[in-house]
Amino acid sequence: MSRTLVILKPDAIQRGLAGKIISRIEEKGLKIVAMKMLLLDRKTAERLYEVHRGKAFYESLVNYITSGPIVAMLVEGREAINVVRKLMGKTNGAEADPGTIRGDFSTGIEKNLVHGSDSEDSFRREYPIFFKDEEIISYRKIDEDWI
Ligand code: IDP
Ligand code: MG
Repeated sequence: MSRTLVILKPDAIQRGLAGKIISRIEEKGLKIVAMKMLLLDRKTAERLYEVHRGKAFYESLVNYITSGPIVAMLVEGREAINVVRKLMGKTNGAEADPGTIRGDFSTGIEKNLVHGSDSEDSFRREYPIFFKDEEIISYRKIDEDWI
């Protein structure tokens, strides 16, 4: 089992798509082991996106991610990082395949609804920005034997 960080970005909340996106994660057979809604301050947003500092879209990206409430989740399952990246689709919603979250609900390259860690290293760096280890809930789901 592995874990990944998923963020429902401000456009997902504003457009009322949180439930649909969470459903896709649940329906795939992944397990949510931590979840919270929050407003990111600038400093925290800069920490999340530090790998993009210096890029042309960096300022705009920080403004976007701090523009409204977000939902952060830790998601657990087999190959959780890769599976969530596949569920999300390509960064640019206009190019993302239909059937993916971005492909179905976004045409934006910036406002693309969802974040998912892109590697184990990224996950280890990103998740403590949002969660303490004590906030991760270990529990058994009744469908686990079937997934
Ligand atoms: P990812 O979210 O698919 O991993 P990254 O390249 O890590 O994509 O970029 C982080 C976020 O920055 C994207 O999800 C998107 O919101 C934004 N972004 C990426 N590339 C561009 C761009 O060319 N213009 C504007 N925003 C961008
Ligand atoms: Mg990324």
